[in-house]
Amino acid sequence: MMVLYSGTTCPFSHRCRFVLFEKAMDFEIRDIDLYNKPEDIAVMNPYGQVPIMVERDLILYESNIINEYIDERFPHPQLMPADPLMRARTRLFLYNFEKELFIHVAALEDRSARGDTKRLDAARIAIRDRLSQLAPLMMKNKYMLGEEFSMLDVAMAPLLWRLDHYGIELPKTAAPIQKYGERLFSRPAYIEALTPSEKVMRR
Ligand SMILES: N[C@@H](CCC(=O)N[C@@H](CS)C(=O)NCC(=O)O)C(=O)O
Repeated sequence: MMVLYSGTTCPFSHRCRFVLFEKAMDFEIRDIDLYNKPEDIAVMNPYGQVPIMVERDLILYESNIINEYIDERFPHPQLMPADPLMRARTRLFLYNFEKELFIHVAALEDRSARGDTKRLDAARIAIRDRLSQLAPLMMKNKYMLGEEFSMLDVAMAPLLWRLDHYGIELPKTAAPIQKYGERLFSRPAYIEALTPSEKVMRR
């Protein structure tokens, strides 16, 4: 059976939990206390981070890599586009999001940066601006790729859920992003994947 080592407030673990619940499959989620990490986390992931997925002798880390594996192993519903060209474009988008957006999410989650107001505020502003730039796209699209829910939406949902929690306020012009978020949050798998600590992040 697939086991996911997951942080109860970690947005990257949240992505993997979301995908697990989208698929009809057996899995186990093990909550990891990041303030008191078990030693085997560093053995399984040299970067000492969650999420980590273990299935028999396969150990994976990095949320997007884990999610692509789950998607290929349990293809229904398929979250990466079937067409190779769209698949490649989706991977490129995921990469760009990591470089331009989630690098700042990682800064907000970095416990060693707590108290570094300058760095945290810079991260908040970068996230606000990058998300605002996506607003025109979401004015015409139901999901990131158009009509179909995909891995890009999975990657984005945990961040949109945490905006209040992170102290990020989007401008009024970014209303299509908020609406898009509500669309994602209403998915049954999304609701099932939330931990008790995540449920209280948003009113
Ligand atoms: N790029 C990684 C980021 C994972 C990450 O940043 N995880 C954080 C928690 S949200 C972590 O495990 N930090 C280790 C620690 O706090 O000791 C991914 O997508 O999986």
